[in-house]
Amino acid sequence: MSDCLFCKIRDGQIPARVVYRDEQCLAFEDINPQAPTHVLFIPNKHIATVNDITPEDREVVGQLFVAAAKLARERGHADNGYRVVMNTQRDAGQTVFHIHLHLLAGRSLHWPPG
Ligand code: D5M
Repeated sequence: MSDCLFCKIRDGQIPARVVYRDEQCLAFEDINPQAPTHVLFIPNKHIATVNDITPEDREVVGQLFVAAAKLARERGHADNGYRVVMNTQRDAGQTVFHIHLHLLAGRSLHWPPG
């Protein structure tokens, strides 16, 4: 777990542009933004992939969505819309193995994604 990049961001060992924090989760600007708003919401608890989410994690995983929707509203994206997505394992392009909900907004997003 000590090798986890997002645990290090959570612990303040690696800098990030934090935009939201509560008892269960943390949100920061993606370092390589793919849209005008591109924020990552992570649980404070280290969970490697969606495969590793357990029933006990229901509340914290739900909180990622609550926090993402709140920020989307605050940034004025609620009406035009936005995407929340969690990539899982290789074929989906997961590169950091601490689950993170991407919030993408501020431009028209294509579907299906690549
Ligand atoms: O998404 C992993 C995301 O994490 C990707 O969009 C880049 C972002 N990233 C990587 N390193 C950092 C740091 N240091 N700060 C902020 N954002 C970062 P995935 O779904 O795993 O492909």
